[in-house]
Amino acid sequence: MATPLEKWVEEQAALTKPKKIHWCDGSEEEARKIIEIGIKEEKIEGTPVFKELNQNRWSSSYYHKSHPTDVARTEHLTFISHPDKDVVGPNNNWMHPDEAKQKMKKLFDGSMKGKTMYVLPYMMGHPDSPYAKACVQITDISYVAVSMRIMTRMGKKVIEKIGNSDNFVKGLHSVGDFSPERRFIIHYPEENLVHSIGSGYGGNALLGKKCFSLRIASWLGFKEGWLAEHMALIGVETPDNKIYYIAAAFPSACGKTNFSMLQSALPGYKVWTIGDDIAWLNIGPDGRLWALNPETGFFGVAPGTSMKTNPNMMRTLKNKNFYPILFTNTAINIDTNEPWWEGLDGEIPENLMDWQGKKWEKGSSAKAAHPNSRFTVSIYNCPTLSKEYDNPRGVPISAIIFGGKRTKLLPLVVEAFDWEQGVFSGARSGSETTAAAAHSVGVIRRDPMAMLPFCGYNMGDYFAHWLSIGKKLKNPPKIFTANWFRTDENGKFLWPGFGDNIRVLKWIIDRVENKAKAKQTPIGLIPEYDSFDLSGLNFTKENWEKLFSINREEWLQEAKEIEKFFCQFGDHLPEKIKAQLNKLINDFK
Ligand code: GTP
Ligand code: SPV
Ligand code: MN
Repeated sequence: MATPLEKWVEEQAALTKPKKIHWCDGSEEEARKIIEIGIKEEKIEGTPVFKELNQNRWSSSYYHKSHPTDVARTEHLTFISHPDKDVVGPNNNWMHPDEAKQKMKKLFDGSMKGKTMYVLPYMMGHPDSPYAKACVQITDISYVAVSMRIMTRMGKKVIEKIGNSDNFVKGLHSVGDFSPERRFIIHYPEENLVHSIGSGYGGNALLGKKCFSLRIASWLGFKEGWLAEHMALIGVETPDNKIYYIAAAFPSACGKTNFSMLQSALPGYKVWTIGDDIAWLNIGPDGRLWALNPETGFFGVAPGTSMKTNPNMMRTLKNKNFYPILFTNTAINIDTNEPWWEGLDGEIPENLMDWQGKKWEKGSSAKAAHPNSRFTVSIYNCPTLSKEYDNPRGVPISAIIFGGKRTKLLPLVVEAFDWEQGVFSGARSGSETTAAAAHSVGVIRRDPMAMLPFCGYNMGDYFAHWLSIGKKLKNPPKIFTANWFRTDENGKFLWPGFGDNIRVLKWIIDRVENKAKAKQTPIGLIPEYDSFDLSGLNFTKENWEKLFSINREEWLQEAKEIEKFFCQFGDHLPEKIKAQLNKLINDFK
């Protein structure tokens, strides 16, 4: 008798008609073989899926050039499919499941002809964790199969764990013909199912990541009383060897990976890495908020990564612990066969191949690496990995940070008065758009809790859910907002950022311990100049004033934008959030 899993795989094979089916065991030996196939057999428009990089300088590293139209998440082609449009909310594209299934059936019909179907059994979360989920993804490209080995706990054990049950998350993925016209990423939250066709790009194709661990998991969390969030997760060790766990939600390409392995500029402080993109937050048996990272790897932005900005990531990328490491759409140094991107240490190489495979003209204003070029690397390569990373119950959270990219308006750090105002601060957050998704870059859009593209249900209900979690917590974490990106009148960043962000973390911890002074403003509490550690930094009082200035006119304008955004949620918007907005406006008047 076939198990429900075997039956499901058979059905997908009957639809997609692959040449062969390969059940992955997640071993290194297998990954080596699949990469070999990606080098020798599989191609995208004539280019092999993988190219080996300089193994002396970049051990276990391979290059992948995507289809030129397939370099970022495509939010306009991403849907939540639930019978009730109201459940899905105005923050998502909606499609009725009947329509979606019919459409997908046509697109998937024969989509794997002549190809290998890889069956990937994997866990999100530590297998011993009560919060972990067993999942199976099907894909037809080596790049995705190998990426999933890095990003998740993949292996045969998951098949045993699923056994005869139908309780596993299903993901069907095919790159199809890569055409954006036939590209869809569709989530069926009621069925624990994702259909993705036409893209091999991370967030569209690694279905354990944004599709399951955020969009579907956020819906599960809503129903079951927990939160799935777009958050980095760290432990900050203080000079007296206490560790405080902090979760930080910043939108895509706004600094989570950098933050998660920050190298402290303050002596005696150390940051331990737990996660850089996704956190699942649960109310623990002790009534506190506990968090875990369900992933096992980093799918990080390459440009800007260097020994100066993120030395721990450079070390992670040079570490040999876990095979393999992938570079996608970076440039390549033709002479040395090494990956290269804007911002990398050292001189710009003489001979570069750009991300589209063409010779890059030195001095050209075009970027050699795609702005959203990325690396995929195991978290077990990370020299600052927290010893609590594999703890099945997660870590207890002391503070939550909501951030974003705001060149104006928002001070470096603000503490919320309480949980409710903290939730409002997250809900009203806006950020300048980045290259992580296919849309115009640098325009401000509302991105509540950095979850606008990832909340799998009505965001009004999501705000209410956040409020209700606070009610249930015995000792809710303090909530802060942070902004590393404020600029001066010449467009220069006011704050040095990166390793100096530890100064903000120190103030946050001091606030948690009631050790630092703060000043009340209409948007929350900001640090007193003498309560914030600027030692060793050449930072003027004048710059400090600019960094923390709160402009009434700008905020009243902001309030209008927030109101417009909130309006679309109608009855789903909690009264308490409305009241917080009114209070903000009144306090500025
Ligand atoms: P996703 O993987 O898309 O979710 O992005 P992320 O939030 O992990 O962003 P990441 O850490 O990769 O940072 C993206 C960009 O922000 C990079 O170009 C960084 O150099 C830049 N960045 C990160 N931290 C800081 C900072 O403290 N200050 C400044 N000025 N830039 C930063
Ligand atoms: C993001 O865009 O927020 C990412 C990359 O972390 S992706 O996995 O593609 O979503
Ligand atoms: Mn992300």
